[in-house]
Amino acid sequence: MRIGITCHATVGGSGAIAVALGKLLANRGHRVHFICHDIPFGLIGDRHPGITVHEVEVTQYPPLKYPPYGMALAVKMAEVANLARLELLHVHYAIPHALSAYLAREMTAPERLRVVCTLHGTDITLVGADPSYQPLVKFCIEACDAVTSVSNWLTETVSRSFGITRRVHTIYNFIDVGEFRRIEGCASAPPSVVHISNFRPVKRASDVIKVFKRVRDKVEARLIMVGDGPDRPRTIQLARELGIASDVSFIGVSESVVGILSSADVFLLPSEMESFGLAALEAMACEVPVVATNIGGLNEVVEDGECGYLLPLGDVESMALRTIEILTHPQLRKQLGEQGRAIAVEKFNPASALRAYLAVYESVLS
Ligand code: GMT
Repeated sequence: MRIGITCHATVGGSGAIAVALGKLLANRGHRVHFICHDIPFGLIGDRHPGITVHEVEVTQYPPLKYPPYGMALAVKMAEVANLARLELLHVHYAIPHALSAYLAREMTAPERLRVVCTLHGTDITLVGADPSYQPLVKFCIEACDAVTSVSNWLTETVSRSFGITRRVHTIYNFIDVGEFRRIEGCASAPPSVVHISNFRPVKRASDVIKVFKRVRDKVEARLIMVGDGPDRPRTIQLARELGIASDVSFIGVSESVVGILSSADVFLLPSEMESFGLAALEAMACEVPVVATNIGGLNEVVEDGECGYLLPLGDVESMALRTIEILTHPQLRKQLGEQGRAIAVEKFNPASALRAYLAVYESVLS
């Protein structure tokens, strides 16, 4: 097949999944064209056979207050579709990609370019729910040839909150357990707690600090905060105010999360919302027990009591108690970690996801 893929090129789960899927497709002999505003994070410095990247150029003219990226993307999609004779466009994250793909499909008619859209989370629950976008996101979802979502929870949410009756296929995110595996000999002393996110308000990074403060009051430990985003400065400030700054490292965006996770004893994810929680799955694959919020798609990824613990939103006290329990019981850490990896291997393997995506592609092309 000749497939165009569009995603947000920045660090983040939706881009990571788009790139991982693109590589799986290319390895199977399909021709993959990424059409994005920048080279996607996972493809920087990596010339992968079968994958071509097309960067969208957005020109800014003085009368335009906002650069019309969605229009430039639609034009590039149509151009690549014509040149590379694309059969389908698979867009990850509905905004603005589903609209651009819809326009590209119209522009390339009577060629039959198909559009598949994967919903990732905040494109439905937060940004997509905003009245400024919601009616158009709904229109685009209904106009796609096929729609997938990354968890049953998100599938149900989009149907209920957008009043959509069309079929939405749940295809779980997946993990390369060859790449994401615990590297032996990285254990840290004192034990370490890790959080990885884009530090948006929805991640509640300040809850990580509040949990760690309670943990640090009882046991010796370190906290590693990985990633960057709008809430990072005030999270750093909170660590100072609570007097734990010397035990917390803010290391920014990292390309070596496997190394960091390999030395971790607990992964904290106290988010307000996660449609899936790819970061939690990465931790599980690296045998790190997860302490997270009992919300959204996290219930489908983190099996409570098996590979970590799910607790009510904002319950930093219980999250701290569970973290302390794991840090002070090495055998429990090991058991939860091993069970987490087993779940990652069985339930979230790339081969099943690829099969499911190919079945969706074939259904829209037939
Ligand atoms: O929506 C975001 O904040 C970013 C987005 C992304 O691009 O990483 O995250 C969403 O998609 C991920 C990949 O499918 C999921 O693992 C995340 O749970 C989801 N984020 C939210 O639902 C908040």
